[in-house]
Amino acid sequence: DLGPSGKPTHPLATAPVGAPPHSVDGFVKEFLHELNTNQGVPLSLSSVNDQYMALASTVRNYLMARWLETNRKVHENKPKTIGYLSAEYLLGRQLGNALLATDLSDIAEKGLALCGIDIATLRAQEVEPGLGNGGLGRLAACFIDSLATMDVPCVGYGIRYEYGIFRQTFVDGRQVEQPDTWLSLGSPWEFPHPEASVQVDFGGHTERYIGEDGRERVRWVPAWNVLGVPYNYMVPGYLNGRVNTLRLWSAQATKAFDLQIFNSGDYAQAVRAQTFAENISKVLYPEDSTPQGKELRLQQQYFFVACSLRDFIDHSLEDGFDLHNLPERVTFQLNDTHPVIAVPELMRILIDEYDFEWDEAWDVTRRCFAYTCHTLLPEALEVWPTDLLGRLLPRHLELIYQINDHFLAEVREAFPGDELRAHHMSIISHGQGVRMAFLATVAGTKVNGVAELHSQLLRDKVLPDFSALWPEKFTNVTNGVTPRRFVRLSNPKLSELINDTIGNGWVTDLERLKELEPYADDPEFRAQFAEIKAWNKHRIADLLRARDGIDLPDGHLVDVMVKRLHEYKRQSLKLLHIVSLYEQVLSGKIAASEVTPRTVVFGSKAAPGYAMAKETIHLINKVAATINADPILEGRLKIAFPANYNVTLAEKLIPAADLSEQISLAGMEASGTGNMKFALNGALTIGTDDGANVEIRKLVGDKHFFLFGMSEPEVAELGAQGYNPHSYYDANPQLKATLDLISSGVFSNGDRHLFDMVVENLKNQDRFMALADFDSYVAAQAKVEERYADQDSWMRSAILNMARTGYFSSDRSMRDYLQRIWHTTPML
Ligand code: OAK
Repeated sequence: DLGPSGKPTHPLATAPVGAPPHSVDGFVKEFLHELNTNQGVPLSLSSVNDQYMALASTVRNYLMARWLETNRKVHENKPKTIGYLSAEYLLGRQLGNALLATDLSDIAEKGLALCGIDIATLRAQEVEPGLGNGGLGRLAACFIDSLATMDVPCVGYGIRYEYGIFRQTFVDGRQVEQPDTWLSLGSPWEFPHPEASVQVDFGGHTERYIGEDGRERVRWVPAWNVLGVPYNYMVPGYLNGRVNTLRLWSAQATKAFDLQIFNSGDYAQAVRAQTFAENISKVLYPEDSTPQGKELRLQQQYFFVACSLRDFIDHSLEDGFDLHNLPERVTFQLNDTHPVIAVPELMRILIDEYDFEWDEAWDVTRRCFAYTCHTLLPEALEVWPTDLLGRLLPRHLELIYQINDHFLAEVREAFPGDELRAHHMSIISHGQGVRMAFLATVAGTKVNGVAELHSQLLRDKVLPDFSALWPEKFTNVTNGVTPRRFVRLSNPKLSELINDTIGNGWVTDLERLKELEPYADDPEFRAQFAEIKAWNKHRIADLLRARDGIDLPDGHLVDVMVKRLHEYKRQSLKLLHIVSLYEQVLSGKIAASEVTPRTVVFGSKAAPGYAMAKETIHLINKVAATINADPILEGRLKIAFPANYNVTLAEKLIPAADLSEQISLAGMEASGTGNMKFALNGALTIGTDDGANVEIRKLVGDKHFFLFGMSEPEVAELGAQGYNPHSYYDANPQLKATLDLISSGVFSNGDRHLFDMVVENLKNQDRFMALADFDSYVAAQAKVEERYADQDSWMRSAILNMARTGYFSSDRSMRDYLQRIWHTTPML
């Protein structure tokens, strides 16, 4: 029941919705109106939060006409839509991006100044929606930005977590987590639509019955249900008039749910039931790449996927639409395995609700899904215990068994007599776990990895039997990042320099940065570039002083390692390099004056249950405190570890970096996307041949990249031989001295065992072979120092890094998805 019940006769009722005038006066008028009518305060009595809320509503109003027009066009033209299914969206602040997309940044600044308000204060008031853990969630945010900018119809579907990624604090160097209360001061960017809520069922059992047509049918009799309330967010394209939608679902109790209990007379129990339902979207699980297999997490996954499919089928398709044609109208892109339960859900809808035969339903389902894998770590591959899945979603488990039966029949036909292979490929592992990556691979039209090396390893090592069966199913799409947020917004001075040099077309056509290559040899350009780098360093220094009380020295090489804390990413290797420098100065092997003045910046959250990661954070903080306080390295080495690294901090930190640390063990980092942001902002990378580093190095050239460490085949070979970290410790005196210094107690008030967990692990396990790569890493760092001494040549390399990495725009990633996976063209 959309639209008015009668025919509108007022001329305004049928006119297109307009936007406020694009002028300072128009803006001020709108702003004051919002302040008065939405916040209910006059300017003279308004708080900073009132002003921020009014500013957000004002910008929203400018976007509104475009949003309505986009939706009208979609309604009219019925184009194929991308349904991006992701449990995480790490969006970052909205205000700056919305101002940029509407070309209102200058107008807003001037208008607010005329009201006596500094726009910077209002920008700082925004709490970013941190609805993701790291790479996977941030990638989703970049992708929906690119699709909007490229005029591609897309709905992003996800979960509106009431608490996003935890706020990290340090207490005596240890990580302590605080809840992320991002909604507490209001959330001006969202539009709740409780009237469009969707019911989601759980539990119960299934029944067989004979339908009217005499066929045996199955009915799911669920035990309980919740409501999914959609909250819409605008996803504005850059200056193109398109505004797509991000639809995040929030869980609420259904009336029926508590009525049942109310009727039993237990009021307290009924209120608890409410809480039980709302728990589903309460909090983002803070594990990055290490699922804990909790029942609530499966509830979250099914919850958002069921809401999203129902929403698309019921609200995006016209009445009477024949679902046999669904693949012409949508591809659901599965962002890793978290949304894979959508596959049996669509089968259930088609078979149980729309009377499809199995083959018909499977044919449609297969063509509606595509799967992106984001990892190589075996522990990151989700396997749901069948008993848990069967208890929560009995009908879905039946369907998964049936999908598996059909699939294994196909395997046996392709490889007759090869029972072992069928066993290896079974979606059900040893009769007790559902391998979600296998289910996604069986169901997806396409399966892609996120960088060339990753896609190759995915084919050869993770899913070899599947790629033998269906070679054409596998493809690669190398990740990318949005140049709007990660260059244009985050590095305004550099953007201006680029605009002045080659015009502003690069913002939507990032390969045009290539035109800057000749300027690497232009002394004038180099000087301007160096000045901007210095300005960005001052900007982050100011921020860290205010935010964390950290003082950054002037004129240092800024060496940055920001990413989730994970053993495979090897923050510990970076730490060993720092401690090694310190040890050499302490023991007089080198003079402090020989150390290149350097500030190392860490930014990293550890999953709260990941003990080794938390210990590593503790150790980094203790090493930092000791070295920073020791006059011996005064002015030479400084370690900064601001707490609570997030998108907002990244935007200020990355443009200030000289050196980007991308030092995972080769074959472990699927792609990385931070690596791309640094290169685009003119940092040089020190890195292994891993993930997208491989492609970055190829594009920028060996002279402008510090490669070190074993290659993936070398890692595999060493692993096969049997890796013994202790032999490296025994054979390398500098490595030994470094680890021994940690065990000496200098970083722990004399306590020799405080960091045993980290040190003993490195010496005896070292699953990610940090000790094997130590020598080569230290040697590469020495090269960094040598190259940095020649500032002119360093700036040349930095410029070439920027000029040659336009390939890593997420616009290009989206073009690749469109061509290789979605087979659709942008709607004009
Ligand atoms: C998170 C949970 C499960 C599986 C993977 C992840 C994840 O964040 N993976 C990361 O995805 C990024 C985007 O593709 C990649 O750049 C990172 O290398 C990868 O670790």
